[in-house]
Amino acid sequence: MSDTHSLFSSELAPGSAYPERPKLLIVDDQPVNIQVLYQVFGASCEVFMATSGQQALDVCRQKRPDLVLLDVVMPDMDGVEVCRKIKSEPEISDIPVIFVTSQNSPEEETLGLEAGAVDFISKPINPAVVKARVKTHLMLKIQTDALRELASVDGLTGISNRRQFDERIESEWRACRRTGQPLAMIMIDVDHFKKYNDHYGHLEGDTCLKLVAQALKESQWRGRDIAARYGGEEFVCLMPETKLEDALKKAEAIRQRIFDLVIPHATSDTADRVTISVGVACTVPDDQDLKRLISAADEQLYKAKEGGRNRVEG
Ligand code: GH3
Ligand code: MG
Ligand code: MG
Ligand code: MG
Repeated sequence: MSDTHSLFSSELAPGSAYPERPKLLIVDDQPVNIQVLYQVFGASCEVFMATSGQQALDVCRQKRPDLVLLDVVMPDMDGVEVCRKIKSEPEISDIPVIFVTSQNSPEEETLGLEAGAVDFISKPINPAVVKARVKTHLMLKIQTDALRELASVDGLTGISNRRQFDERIESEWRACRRTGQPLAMIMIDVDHFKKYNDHYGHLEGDTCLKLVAQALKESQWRGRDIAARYGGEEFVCLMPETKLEDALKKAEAIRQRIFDLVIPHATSDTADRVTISVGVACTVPDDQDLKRLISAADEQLYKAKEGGRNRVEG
């Protein structure tokens, strides 16, 4: 691949996690300025364009670009304001912003950097300089994304980890509280798993957990749902805007799915195979502590265990 077609051809091996064509948003109220930058990046990036601040925000929300090149002086909403808005929205706040502007006084530059921009480039642009700076910040973005991914995924099973779940339940609690929608939670515990380890060995135990996690991951989830490993042989699922009745159906489908995996368990007191017990809880979040939702799901799980395992309670 020649350098005209990839910004990263010399740095990254083929098959690296980074998309071949990073997504770049160019924002300028004057189309001729967009044109100049397009000529620099059109071949190596998937380029989006916006001619106003509002349009830039919309593209950020919809397309999630990897980087934004942002003009400062624009009629309706200036670039500094756009940058502040990007940085204040959790969903898009990690998109790096570089100002490209003729307002290149130290005061302007400081203002831009304080608004959260990572760099500041003067117009008229020098194509080689802009390309080099964009490349640097895209590389940083790749590395940050990779680290974030690493920090949120469970090492053994590859599904979300406890940290990710804790973050998501916090934000979904707040979101559902704002909208008055119910938030449902499913808590899962593998039955007689100590016996499974004792009989088949710890490595087989690990394989079993991977299979259970895989089945969970492949259950049909909606956009904001999350399934995570809560710890040990326990898993949790969070279902925003879901009623108890629907969460119970989902839980039963998961229980059946694990049963149908037919992972042999010769020493289980419950069945000839690996089974799970499941507790379900649902609430419309209010000003009480979200830990109550977790405790409620936990109580139901305990009931499922007491009731004979391989069952759902809620
Ligand atoms: P119950 O049906 O009441 O849930 O019984 P249990 O044996 O599943 O419950 P208990 O909590 O006594 O045992 C859980 C076991 O899970 C003990 C622990 O060694 C095992 N375990 C926890 N994490 C892992 C892991 O990452 N890999 C393996 N192989 N085993 C694990
Ligand atoms: Mg302008
Ligand atoms: Mg347990
Ligand atoms: Mg268990």
